[in-house]
Amino acid sequence: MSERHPTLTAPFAERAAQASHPLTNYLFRLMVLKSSNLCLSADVQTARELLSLADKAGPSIVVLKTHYDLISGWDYNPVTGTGAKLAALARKHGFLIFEDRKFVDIGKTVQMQYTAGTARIIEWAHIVNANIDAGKDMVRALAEAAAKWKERINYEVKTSVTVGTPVSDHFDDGMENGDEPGRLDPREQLGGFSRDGRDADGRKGSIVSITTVTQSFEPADSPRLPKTVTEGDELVFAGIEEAPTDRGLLLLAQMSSKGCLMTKEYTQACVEAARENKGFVMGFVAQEALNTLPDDNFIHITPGCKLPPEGEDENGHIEGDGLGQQYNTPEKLVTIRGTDIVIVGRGIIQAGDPPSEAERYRKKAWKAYLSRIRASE
Ligand code: 6AU
Repeated sequence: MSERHPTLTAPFAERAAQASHPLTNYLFRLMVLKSSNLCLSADVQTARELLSLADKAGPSIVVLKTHYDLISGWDYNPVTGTGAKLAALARKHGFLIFEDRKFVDIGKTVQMQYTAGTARIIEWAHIVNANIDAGKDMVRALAEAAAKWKERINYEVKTSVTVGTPVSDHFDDGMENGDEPGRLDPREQLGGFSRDGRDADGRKGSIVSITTVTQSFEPADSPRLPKTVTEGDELVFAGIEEAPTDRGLLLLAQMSSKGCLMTKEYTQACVEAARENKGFVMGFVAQEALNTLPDDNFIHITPGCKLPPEGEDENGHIEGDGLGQQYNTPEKLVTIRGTDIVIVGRGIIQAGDPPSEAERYRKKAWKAYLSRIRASE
């Protein structure tokens, strides 16, 4: 670890000003505004629990981390579903959503996993992460997909539908030429029927007419808001503008688990990949600070964090979970190892009162940050 790197003692406000990535700049400012460097890992079982937890713990956190694939009842509707609802809560409480998808595959596959498929992660997650075992090109692939998406969502899709006389009841299955993964599905504007006349389950409907869909793109003057959000959740957190539409990537450079096979060479390759893709890579999921070059200003976010129960010795050993997870206190991770944000899952979720436990973690992690930057005085 680079003990004396300037980012270890620079206040977050200063690092915001120096951040080259718009989302990193935003995140550092959010941290200062909320006096929080806490990420809640919302590994609960149902979408209902997830939304309720995000709403209740939202005031204490700056990042909400999800594993959408372990949530039952996740509603995939891009406009009214769980992702859209989480995005509304993120705006209301001022936090970013980090989908802990750990992409690891060839570039083309990760592009599709990121932008298309059931979850359309890019639509609702500001941040995702990737393991670069497959090589650095997949980072560029994700960056390109994010850039394309950003270009497209800055234009609102205007769809017009014309209904004419049927000429045939046979239409091709599958995607038409020019369809892009992640593009808004015209089915959503057609009352559940796609342009090939099938309903959402793929059943053929009785065709009574031909439907022509034309799409044009018009500039949208503000980031897209979901059309249907719970009353009260349309609020926007005060004191800061809405998050930029940029998307960001964290490279999984080191893991918290016992016997982790990631080598020093692998971690160093992550640092190099980050430097090569500064417009998209915000920083690292790591166990220590990895900034070494004078102008490195990557953000570090660290899992494997737990506090002993209230009143117990804070410097004592914290047991792992028996399944490989290892824990350290916020103080050790932030003050000694130099991380910026701690990720806490079960430490908060399994507490009797998760929102007040989130507050306890927020205070401890923020205190650890303050003592780290004061160490230079
Ligand atoms: O606090 P916990 O142990 O309940 O949860 C930790 C969370 C889980 C893990 O999937 C994730 O952090 N995680 C990660 C991430 C964020 O990528 C990396 C790692 O090295 N260790 C780890 O626990 O959701």
